[in-house]
Formats: sequence, C-alpha cells, structure tokens
Amino acid sequence: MKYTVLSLFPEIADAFFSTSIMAKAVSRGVIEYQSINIRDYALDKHKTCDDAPYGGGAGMLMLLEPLSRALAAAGAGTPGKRAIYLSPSGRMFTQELAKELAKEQELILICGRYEGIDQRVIDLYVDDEISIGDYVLSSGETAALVLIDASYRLLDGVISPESLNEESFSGGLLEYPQYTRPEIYDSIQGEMRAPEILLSGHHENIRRWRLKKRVEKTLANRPDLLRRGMEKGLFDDETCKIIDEAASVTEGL
Ligand code: 9D3
Repeated sequence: MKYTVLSLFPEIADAFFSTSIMAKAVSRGVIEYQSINIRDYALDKHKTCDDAPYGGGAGMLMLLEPLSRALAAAGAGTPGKRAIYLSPSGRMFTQELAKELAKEQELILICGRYEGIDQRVIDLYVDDEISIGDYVLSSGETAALVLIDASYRLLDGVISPESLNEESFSGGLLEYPQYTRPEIYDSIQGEMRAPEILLSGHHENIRRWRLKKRVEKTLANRPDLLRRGMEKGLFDDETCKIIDEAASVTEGL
C-alpha cells in the first residue's frame, strides 16, 4: 500500500510516518509513503494557496489550481490510485471502510485547510469524501492520520492474524477491565487491589466475570451497540441473559 498525503503542512504526516512502528513498516516494504506540499504547486511569487469564496461567506477556500497541479503530480485519476478528500461533509469513516481501503494499491489523501476546497477539484479528482466523526477539527491532517492508522494495521504482516481475529470476534461488546502487577497498589486514596477472581486461577469464573464486565461497560458507554447486537442476533444465550439482568438494574436499554 502506498499513502500519498497532499497538505499545506506535510510535516504533520511526515512526523507520523517517522514514528517507530510506521517507519518499520516503511523499511520492511509493507507501506510506501510520499508527502506533497501543495504550496510547491503555487506559481505566483507569494505562493498563494487560498482565496475568498465566490458568492460571499466567511473564511477562505483552498485555491483550485495549486491543488489540482499537486493531484496531477501525484497521479490522481490513474488506475489503482484512490483519491480521498478528508471533509466534515464526507461519509462516516468506520472499521468496515478501513478494511475496504486496506485493499487498495494507493491512497491519495487530500488534507484541507481553511473552510474547504473548490468543488471542481472534488468533481475532477476525488473518489471518496470521508469524515472521521461528528466533531469539528481545524483541518484535515489529523483526520488523514486516523484513516492511515486504522487502515495500515490491517495490511498483511503488520499485526498478527490472531490479534485481528480476536477483534472481529469481540463483536458488539466493549472490552473488560484489565489488571497487571502489583496485586495491591498503595495509591494516594489508599490500597487498590486487583480483583481477587483474576488471581484465583478459576478460568470459568474469570470468563464469566469478564463477560459481565463487558456487558456493564457497554451498557454504560455504548447502549446503541447492545441494541444493535440484540437486533442482529450477535449475542449467545449466556450474553443475552447477562444483558437482561444488567439492563433491568438500569431500567432497560
Ligand atoms: C463553518 C462551517 N464548517 C463546517 C462545520 C466549516 C469547516 C469545519 C471544519 C471546514 C473545515 C473544517 C476542518 N475539518 C476537516 O477538514 C475535517 C473533519 C472534521 O472537521 N470533522 C470530522 N472529520 C473531518 S475530515 C476533515
């Protein structure tokens, strides 16, 4: 997989690809990386990359021409290259979409600054407009890093197949709480013990305890996941029973 990042601040993505895990994936040949500074494709003496929107309105837009020259330089529009514009108006990024993107030969990621880009760039070059969630970022760079992070770890040889398998089997429930040494931690609030059951060696009791904790956590933080999992028939009888019990305590889903 090749990631090509188009940005007015390429040093943000460069720093991410210099981190040890990404740098290792690059040196092992699992991924390739190129950053393109859009400003290098501005031709006037001030290297202008923004201007006011036609029709009025607040803020500035990225200029069409530097961006389209940068995209042409990246080879956007040629087979095997998927051009993605990170945009608050895009469709939602999900694990499912990450899996789909991980199958591509090359992703060209367009990071917007200011209020956005000229629609003609989207019409000409962009294959997907993607948002990473319902909150307002100041620019597209961090969103591109999220997309890269979620997709590259799905490539062959980055993460062990067992870890990925475990993820897909964890279907519909959040994780249980985890503990390691020391057994007793002398905190400023007093002694904090690791749950005794985890030290008991009773594997069946531990399994049941963890399942209960997962249900309680999911009910508290993501009741939408429980409702969806129930509708889809994702849970076995044991899990359904624990959900019913936990939900009755908290007055239902
Ligand atoms: C004033 C209107 N704003 C729309 C809510 C304009 C606007 C907000 C934020 C224009 C650009 C941005 C910068 N955000 C991104 O580039 C972005 C983003 C985001 O803000 N949230 C979630 N996903 C993404 S992907 C790119």
